[in-house]
Amino acid sequence: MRAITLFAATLAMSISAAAQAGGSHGGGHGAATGQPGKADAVSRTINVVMHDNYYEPESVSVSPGETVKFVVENRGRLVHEFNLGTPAMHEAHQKEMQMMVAHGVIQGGSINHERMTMDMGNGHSMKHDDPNSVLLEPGESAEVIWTFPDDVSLEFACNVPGHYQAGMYGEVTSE
Ligand SMILES: [Cu+2]
Repeated sequence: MRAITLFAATLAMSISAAAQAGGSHGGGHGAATGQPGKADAVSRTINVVMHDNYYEPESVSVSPGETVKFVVENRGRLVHEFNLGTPAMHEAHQKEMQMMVAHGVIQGGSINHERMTMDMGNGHSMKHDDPNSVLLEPGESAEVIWTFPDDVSLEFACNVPGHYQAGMYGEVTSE
């Protein structure tokens, strides 16, 4: 009986610890990264070209609070991603991308959109529609509009397995 009570107490503690970690992560995350921007707030357009496996330009500098429209074009022969986030966010996203490859959603130079929207059986799918990123096949282009915070410390990165490790990321810094 005593052991069961102790177990329940430990479980309750670990749940609240997880909830707290989630809460502080959410708050810090918004402050550090910024938010999706509105088209009428865009002050500048930055063209980004994706190659196998690097970006052009290699880094980007923005003003505090600036809203930027990134026009991203994939001129490589592989699927590439443009994703704005912290290194920790990219690391977490790389695990999701590994699943996408394992499930055949990303196959070298193509994206299987049918598999991407398929229900994985737990209500989740492999949809890739976060406002801070685009995932593009060769020849495709897309826009990301983003409002940066005052103090920027971000990376744009490609989290297709192996690409970040090959150097496919760049720094976003404050001007
Ligand atoms: Cu890539």
